[in-house]
This record gives sequence, structure tokens and C-alpha cells, in this order.
Amino acid sequence: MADVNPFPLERQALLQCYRTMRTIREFEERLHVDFGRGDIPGFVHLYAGEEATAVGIMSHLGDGDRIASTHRGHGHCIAKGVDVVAMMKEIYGRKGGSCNGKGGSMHIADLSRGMMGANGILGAGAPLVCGAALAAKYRKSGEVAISFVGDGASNQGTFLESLNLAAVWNLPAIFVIENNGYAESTARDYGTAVDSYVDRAAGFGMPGVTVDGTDFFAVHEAAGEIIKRARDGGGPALLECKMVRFYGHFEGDAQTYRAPGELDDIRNNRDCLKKFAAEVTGAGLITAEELTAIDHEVLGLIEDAVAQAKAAPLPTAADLLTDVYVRY
Ligand SMILES: Cc1ncc(C[n+]2csc(CCOP(=O)(O)OP(=O)(O)O)c2C)c(N)n1
Ligand SMILES: [Mg+2]
Repeated sequence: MADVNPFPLERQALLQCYRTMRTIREFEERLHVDFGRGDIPGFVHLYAGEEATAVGIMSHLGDGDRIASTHRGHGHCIAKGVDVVAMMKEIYGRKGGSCNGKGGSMHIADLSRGMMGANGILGAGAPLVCGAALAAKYRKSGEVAISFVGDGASNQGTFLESLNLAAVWNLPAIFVIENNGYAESTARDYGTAVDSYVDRAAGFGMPGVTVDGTDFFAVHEAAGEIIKRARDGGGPALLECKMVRFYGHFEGDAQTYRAPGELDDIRNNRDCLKKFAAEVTGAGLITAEELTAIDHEVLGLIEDAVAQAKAAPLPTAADLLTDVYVRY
């Protein structure tokens, strides 16, 4: 075992980050199978392949920090600490789910964890984040708010207006662009005029950083700097994470727009979990056996979550009339 830790996180924190990334991966792999069997109602977009971005960023946050997610939100939820069993029940449309089974995959929220919601409307989270960041600034809480959007959603007017508002009000807001190269089947370059989102950030008067979103340590470092800056009153920033999605846009997507060999290439060469494992074992800080033990533990957790989801009751007609309005 190495005496010197070359990483910015202690061993236990590294193991925890690996566990969270592995939990997201296995959650998604299991949904892929269960959706294919017809067990899951509604629409599902998988986050598999993108785990290092969610966990690299969320490892800097507490429950008081708020995030607004996307239609591809399971990874953000798990990394923000939302209960995996409640999430599985939600996706299965059951009582006891994060929203009592009435929201499904694209509407998971848990305000107790600062997770303001996945969102079926592209770009809708960014204005919410301006509100949360304004509240944090007003209360002088030192908390930050983070908006996630994809490369496609980054062209929405709501997103661009939010960048401007956050800069004008010097808000503790971070705008993360998860650039996986596609908006549904449209390649990024076909629909976005600029090559670099850093240039776009400059146009709104805020710093922008681009990182390899499949490299946990690169994301963690860049996010740490801009989150600290925001907490200290330095204002908003934009973070572009270049990443890959392992599955189609949605479950059932035939992916005819992919280049030949593309999926094999990203699974073999751009798997953020494999990269993380190679780094920490290569440094002699964590053993392959320790990681394998976590893999087994996570598989058990997912199996249990699915069993609990399948055993949970469906909402009833009377449940349609609850959770409609906030009670004061
Ligand atoms: C306002 C709005 N326009 C269009 C859609 C349909 N839509 C859903 S996902 C998607 C593509 C999103 O691509 P991107 O933002 O890159 O995210 P990714 O799916 O790649 O994670 C589109 C066009 C929508 N949900 N909301
Ligand atoms: Mg995309």
C-alpha cells in the first residue's frame, strides 16, 4: 500500500466516490434490462457513462447546496444523496417513491437533499438555479446552486438568459454543460455555432472551464475551484464537461446516427469507472479487491431496490388528489 496519497481526497472519500459512481452505473444497467422487459412505465434516459461528472461535482456539495437536473437525471439524484430505493420505486411508478410514484424518471426530486428536480423541459432548471442562488446570497448562507444542461439544452433561451442574470446579480450559481456530443440524434456541431463553451461564458462576463468529463479527478478539481469561488462571493461560472453516453438518447433508441465502432470505443476507452479504478489502484492506494467488494455490495443494493419497488403498491385513484398544492 502506498505511503503517499497523490489524490486530493482521502482514501475513504475516494472509496465513497467510487461507490457512488458504481451505484449510478448499476442502477442504469439494471433499468436498461428492466425497461427492455417491459417492467417500467414511461420514458427513461440513462446516465451510464457520465458518472464522473455528477460525482466529481457533487462531492463538493452538502444538502444545503441546490441542484437542478435534466431529463437524464438519475446520476445527479444519486450523487446528491437521494435514496436509491425511493428512486427505484418512483421509476417503477409505486407508492413510497420519491414523488409517491406520480412523477417517474423525469420528475424525481428531493428537496431535503437540495435536489430540486429532474426536468422534462430542456433549459428549465437554469432559472430555478438563479432563484436558489439568489436566496443563498440573500441569506449569506455560503451555499451554491448548480444547473445541469446538455449540449443541446445549452442553446435554449432560458439557459442563456440565466447566464446573464446570474452574472448581473453576481450569484453563487454554476452552470454545468454536459456535452455528450448529441441532442437526441443531432450531433453537437450541427446545432451549435461555437466550438468552445468557454468563449460563450466570456460573452456573459463569467469564467468558463472545459474538462474531460470522463476523468473524475479533472472534474473534481475544476468544480472545486469554481464552487469555492462562488461560495466566497466571486460569482457564477460555467463548466463544460466533455463526456460520452453509453446508451441511446432514450431506451429504445436504435442509434443509427452513431459511427461504426463508436459504442465499443467509448466503452473500452472512455469508461470513467475503469479510468478511476486504474488511477487509484495504479497509485497503490486502493486495491482491485477493495473495488470488487464495492461492486458486489452495490449489486446487492440495486437488487434489493428493484425487489422493494416491485413489491410496493401502485398509487390509487384517490392519490390523484394529493400532493397537488403545497400546504402552509
Ligand atoms: C424545451 C424542450 N425542447 C425540446 C425537448 C425534446 N428533447 C428532449 S431531450 C432533447 C435533447 C437534449 O439533448 P441534450 O441537451 O444534449 O441532453 P442529452 O440528452 O444529450 O443528455 C430534446 C430535443 C424538450 N424536452 N424540451
Ligand atoms: Mg447531449
